[in-house]
Amino acid sequence: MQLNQRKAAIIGCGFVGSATAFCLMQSGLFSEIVLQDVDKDKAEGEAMDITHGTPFAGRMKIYAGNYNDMMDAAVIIITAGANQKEGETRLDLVKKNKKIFEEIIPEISNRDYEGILLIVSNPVDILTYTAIKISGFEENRVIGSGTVLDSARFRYLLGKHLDVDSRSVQAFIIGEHGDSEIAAWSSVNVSGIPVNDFCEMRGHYDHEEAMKAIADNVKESAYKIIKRKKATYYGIAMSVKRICEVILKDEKAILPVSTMMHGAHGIEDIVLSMPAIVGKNGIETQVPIELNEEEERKLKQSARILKQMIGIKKD
Ligand code: 6V0
Repeated sequence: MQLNQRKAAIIGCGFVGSATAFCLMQSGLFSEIVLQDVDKDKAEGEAMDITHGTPFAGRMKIYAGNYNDMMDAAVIIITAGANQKEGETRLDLVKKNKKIFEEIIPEISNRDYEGILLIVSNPVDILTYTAIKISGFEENRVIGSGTVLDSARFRYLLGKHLDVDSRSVQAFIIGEHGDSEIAAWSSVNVSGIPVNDFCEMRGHYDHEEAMKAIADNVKESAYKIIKRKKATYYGIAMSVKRICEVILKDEKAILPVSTMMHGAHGIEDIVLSMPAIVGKNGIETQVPIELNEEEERKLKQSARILKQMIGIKKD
């Protein structure tokens, strides 16, 4: 089926799915968005509510639909599934959400969908792996949002610390989107200037303490937000919008998305986040990132944790 490059579908219209739809509606990237949820009323209600904003944003169709309605969408975004509750880790969600993916993915692959699957539900690395395996799709077109959000949090906090626009900060969180994620400090720079030099330029000299505080803050962000408002959704919605933009405009921008590993850093048959070039066909290639010994050790540890989680069986 011919894909419509101006069409997206969102499966799961909870906090994340609806915030994403709202964000995409305002982005001007799409002229048609299909919303789907097991709770059909929820999908319909969100479609109605968001549509009422279009007179301020531009003409487009947003409607509740089914799997058949999605097959010509350039991107299908999956946000269906339970979210993290207070005290739960993302990996606690593995059993519940793997089961949901075993229902959703065949609905898409059995219809020979040819576009890009963007996985957002958590644990995103494991569910992206599950989606690749169940669908049998080429790996480049099954993308996990990975640590795009974590890296945005990292850049935001660095920008704040250094009093500089976070868009000038190059910084990646890699590995699992979760507790074992790694702040890749070795490659952090501000407009090409190594981060420690930039810190000193801005009057900060206690690098160790600041680095620990910032990396901990990134890692704890989701927990802190969930404690206060039960769920996180605006930051991830903006992250999904950025990934869609990079795909639709064939930007070939470098994003830390979840992709299948094939031996880089001695890691294979696991999905985790590494910087990768993303364009109209999804993931073009991973790009090497400079890691010191400790970062390398932590990355391997993160892969081991994910591998153990993949082995978890359903009840
Ligand atoms: P939510 O508000 O509970 O919404 C989930 C929605 O999924 C509900 O509306 C359900 O009805 C629907 N749903 C469940 N099963 C199905 C199914 N089989 N088909 C279609 N719809 C279904 O959760 P919320 O929106 O807060 O979170 C959704 C997922 O996103 C969770 O797994 C979160 O952990 C994850 N997040 C991922 C982030 C990331 O960075 N990747 C960030 C935030 C949340």
